[in-house]
Amino acid sequence: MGILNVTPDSFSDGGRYADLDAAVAHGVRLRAEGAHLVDVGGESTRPGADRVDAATEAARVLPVIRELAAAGVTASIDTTRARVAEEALAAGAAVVNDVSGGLADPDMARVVRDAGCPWVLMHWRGHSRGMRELATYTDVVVDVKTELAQRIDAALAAGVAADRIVIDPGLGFAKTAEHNWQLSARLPELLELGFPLLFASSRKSYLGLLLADADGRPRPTGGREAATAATSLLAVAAGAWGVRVHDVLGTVDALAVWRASGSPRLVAAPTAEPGRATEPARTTEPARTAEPARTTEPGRAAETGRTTEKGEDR
Ligand code: PMM
Repeated sequence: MGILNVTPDSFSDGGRYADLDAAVAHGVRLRAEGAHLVDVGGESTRPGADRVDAATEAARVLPVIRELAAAGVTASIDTTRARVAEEALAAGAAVVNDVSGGLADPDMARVVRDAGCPWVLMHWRGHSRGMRELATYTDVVVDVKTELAQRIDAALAAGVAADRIVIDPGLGFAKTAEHNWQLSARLPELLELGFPLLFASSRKSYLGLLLADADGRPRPTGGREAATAATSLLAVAAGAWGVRVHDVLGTVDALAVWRASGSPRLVAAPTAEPGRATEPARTTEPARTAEPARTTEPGRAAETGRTTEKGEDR
């Protein structure tokens, strides 16, 4: 999943794709580099970010999704609002990526159920403003697993089909760096829920802290691509179904190395029939996705990982 934020203030790419043509061109490039999905977001979720209203969010994302669909690029809509999701699906989006896991808008389950589209349920405890105070856990993996199970149950109770559900641990959302590392190391426990898992570490602040300079200054977002590819690769090797990244080419290359190496998955990823318990088998199968296949081969027209710092990152 390639990231396309059409926001002025996202932590690493805010302001770069505010213009429609630039946004669409970037989405097409992400697809050409190997993204199966281009994730279009119109509201920044970085810690402390102010909310935008639904009309502003919709005005940012809808034209981009429409143009991407016309160009044959499969898009997901990154929103917590049912109304924005519904309009995005009508404009051609194929997947709803909801960082609130259905908690922010009680109408989201209906929209997803009626559309019959995949729904990414991310672990979430509250909107960006104030989420740092919510980062308290007894055991972060056990607690995230329990809370994700509640979101899954709510989705199923609302009539969403089990094979439409994807889970996501929500790195950086009410999580400290240590929480992120624990979740990353113990993905198999989350996979026991029996659903495909999306892993989204790209450029997040725990990587900046890991790579801090001698004076303790976090590595800026533009210097976190190798760490993103490494964490994404480890996640796929551990059984993740998908990874959400800014630099698609770097991650695609890392995954190509992993595939060529013949290294087995540590845990068989739930894919075809999510909702069933995962067999703890070892397999050399690379990730199969439930998404429509991409229509062009990955290209090499990579843009550099140049980014701008936009306020606090995740
Ligand atoms: N993180 C961000 C935005 N959307 N969606 C999912 N499913 N999981 C995430 O962890 C996630 C997300 C924030 O990062 P960005 O500002 O780089 O998009």
